[in-house]
Amino acid sequence: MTTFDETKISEAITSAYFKKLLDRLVSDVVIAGAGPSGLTAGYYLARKGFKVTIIEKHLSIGGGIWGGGMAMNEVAVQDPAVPILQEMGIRHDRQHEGLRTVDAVELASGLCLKAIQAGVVVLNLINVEDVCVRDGRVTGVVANRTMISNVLAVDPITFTAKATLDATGHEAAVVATLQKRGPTFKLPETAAIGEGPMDAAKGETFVVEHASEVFPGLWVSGMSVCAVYGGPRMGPIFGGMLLSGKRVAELIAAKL
Ligand code: 48F
Repeated sequence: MTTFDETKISEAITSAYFKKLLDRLVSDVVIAGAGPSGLTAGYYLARKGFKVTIIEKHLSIGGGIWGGGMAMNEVAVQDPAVPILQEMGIRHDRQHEGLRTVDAVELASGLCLKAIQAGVVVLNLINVEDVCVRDGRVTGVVANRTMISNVLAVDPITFTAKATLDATGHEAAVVATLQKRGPTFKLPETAAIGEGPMDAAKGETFVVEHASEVFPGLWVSGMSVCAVYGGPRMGPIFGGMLLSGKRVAELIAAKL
């Protein structure tokens, strides 16, 4: 068995990471949040040849997928989203008319693997704190290591991009940074009013139909759509998240 000097192990990790980080300071698309909508958007954009970087504040990738419904790790996916699962080789079981179930672990890991294999780079443990705005347009995000973000007085770094996607889920954390600045940054009138009560079928359609550019250079997908436009919540059904990610990828690609 070959022996390794511990310094060489550390050197290998730091040099590989900083090479990756340096390369990702400028992207075509930067996505905040590696949940189902962000990973799906990243996959389709990378497949089209765009340089896509996903920034995730947590250690794990997959957002709300892992716990399924009530911590039972199966999620529901409706028929219109099945072609996405098939394209990614993610298995599913037919349950009721129009409704499948997917093992939550297979969905989270499958989306992650397919996005990365398509060319997406995921940087985890980085919290998006703010946006960059130049000439009235969002030109990227301001971010800090999760471990120090909001804990120590350490300045952040920036990741610039032609398009920024807020896929941070219920918080719509990126849009919220603009909203708190007041009317200077004009957002849709309902912005950041928070999502409405449960209506699964309506909510699933809503996140696809309202996936959009909310401010020049800034798009929303998934539950961020509900937070921004006040759409209904929908619980552990994920087809809308996948379709919303795919839809926003088409919109961004058409604009770039
Ligand atoms: O919450 P999340 O899974 O968002 P989504 O893609 O999907 C929503 C569903 O999971 C579920 C649902 C389905 O019916 O209702 O909630 O819209 O994933 C959002 C990801 O963004 C990360 C967060 O850790 C999660 O992995 N995130 C949130 N805020 C930040 C962030 C931030 N400020 N910086 C970086 N990542």
